[in-house]
Amino acid sequence: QIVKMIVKRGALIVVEGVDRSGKSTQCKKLVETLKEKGLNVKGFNFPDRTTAIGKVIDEYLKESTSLSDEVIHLLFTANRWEKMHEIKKSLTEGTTWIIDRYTYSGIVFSSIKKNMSLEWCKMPESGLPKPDLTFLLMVDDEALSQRPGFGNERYEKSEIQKKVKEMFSDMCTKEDTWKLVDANKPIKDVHDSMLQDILKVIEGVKNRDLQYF
Ligand code: T5A
Ligand code: NA
Repeated sequence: QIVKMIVKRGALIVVEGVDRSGKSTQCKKLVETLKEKGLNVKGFNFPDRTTAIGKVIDEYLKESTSLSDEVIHLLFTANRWEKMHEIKKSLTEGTTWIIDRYTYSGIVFSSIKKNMSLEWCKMPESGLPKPDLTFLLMVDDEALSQRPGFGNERYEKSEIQKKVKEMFSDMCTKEDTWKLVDANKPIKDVHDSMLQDILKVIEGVKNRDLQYF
């Protein structure tokens, strides 16, 4: 008789923050370091602009297409759902995922718009796996203005970024699986502190079931 081996699941780690707070930089480094340590890990970034839905999102962000607030919200969510079966399977098989933006970006960027309620924005996210740990990368406005890469995509405007920052901060104080990160520090210092937290979480969730929104 074949005895099914009990595979310990991987952790779902999410990195959120305002534009240019260093999310992609940190995600990339974290995946590299965890791989060097011999752990099973994958990195991913939402929105995934490579899919059919992602291409529409890309056009919307570049302002070459306009869509209603409801429609773009549902497309961002659909862009997560189209990847979700793969991520869920892989997590249960023991791979840790480090994800650059997730549901929270979806909810925040949509619900700060006029006539878009928080409740409505949360609805289509229901059923997606809940992160075991969400980092919020925070950078002072002064330091942020020194960083390159503030482009001309739809949401890269200071009044939008200000609202985003406030709402993320609020979420961070309310949720106990969130961790505030001082991302003003040098890249390596930020990396080291995030790494320690992730290693603890990977160990802690091994025998715990995945949770869902
Ligand atoms: N969106 C997204 C929604 O509306 N709904 C959704 O559901 C989702 C998922 C695109 C937009 O889509 C919106 C939110 C966004 O507006 P994106 O493609 O993830 O989302 O955004 P990007 O433009 O790719 O990423 P960001 O601009 O947010 O930048 P990052 O990833 O935070 O920053 P990063 O790592 O690229 O670094 C920026 C610069 O700072 C330097 C880096 O070298 C780089 O030059 N830097 C540092 N400098 C000094 N000290 C440090 N510690 C530094 N860390 C990085
Ligand atoms: Na990014």
